[in-house]
Amino acid sequence: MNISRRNLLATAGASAMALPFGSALAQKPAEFTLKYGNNLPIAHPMNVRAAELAAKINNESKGRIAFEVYPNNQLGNDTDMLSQVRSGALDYFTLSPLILGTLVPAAQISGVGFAFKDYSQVWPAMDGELGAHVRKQIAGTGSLFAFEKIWDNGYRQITTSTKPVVQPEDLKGMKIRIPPSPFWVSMFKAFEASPATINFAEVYSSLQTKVVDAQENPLAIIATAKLNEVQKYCSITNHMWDGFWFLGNKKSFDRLPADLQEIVTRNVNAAGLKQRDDVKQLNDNLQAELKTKGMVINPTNAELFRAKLRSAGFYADWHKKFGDEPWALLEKYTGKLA
Ligand code: X2X
Repeated sequence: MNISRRNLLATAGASAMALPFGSALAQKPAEFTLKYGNNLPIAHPMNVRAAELAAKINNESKGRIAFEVYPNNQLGNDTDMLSQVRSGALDYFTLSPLILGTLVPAAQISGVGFAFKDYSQVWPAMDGELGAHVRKQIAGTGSLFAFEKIWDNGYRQITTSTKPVVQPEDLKGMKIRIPPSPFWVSMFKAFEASPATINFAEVYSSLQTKVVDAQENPLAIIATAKLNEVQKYCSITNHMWDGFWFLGNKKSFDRLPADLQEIVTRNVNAAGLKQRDDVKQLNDNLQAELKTKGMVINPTNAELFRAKLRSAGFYADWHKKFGDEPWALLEKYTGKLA
């Protein structure tokens, strides 16, 4: 039965506990059932490309693999899924390098505030020596690995329900949600905000019930998670580039014969490159749509925020934490940071 991607997404989108993508395509019992979980809404490009990825892997493996996608925190929140992929209960999981930092501190280096000027610096770094350095640290855990092509999240912007953020002082004392990561805590403490670490699964309700007044995310996530329904202001800070390492459980991957490993690897990386284009396209074009949905959007002067981080010792602290060599690797692509 050939379920088109659109029908599959429509079906999945219609029910809260949607069937995993891909499983419906299997014609006979698969030799390997591989489960991939993520934390993003079904409408996000990550899940559009994940549905394609599942179909390609299932078809190219001639049904020997049933690659199943569990979107939108169906299997639990980021903290849950990270422990699942480490134990092997989950085979694949896409996770921000900064949340991965709770397990692999070195992975946070790609999130240094205002480091990458634009994508002409991001991809040479992440597809080059900096990405290779981080993937080596991830492999060092012994339980995980990351595919070569990191998927994109985009440049992060600040939204609030109370006021626009025009300059760093506007963040003073602001109750802002950030993902569970020591790096994010450090950045928003440097801005003298009052950061609260909350998993993405609970962000919408935390904003709706005013547990927090603000959050920060790329526009593609603000739109697909409908955060504009509970946030009035969106300040274009571009304070951090963020991505999603496509993580795999090493034991699970090693169980696959070489030909199936090749099919999974080639298709995950190819899907990641397409997802990058989708995310950039969305992030570049969503301001107008969010304005029509009632958001008040303001530009900001990045230099003011960068200067605040510098004066708070943020760059010096993280240079010390990451070490001279990794920091030099980062600056090879970004230029001098502090
Ligand atoms: O938790 C977030 O804010 C999100 C969805 O951007 C990440 O996964 C880092």
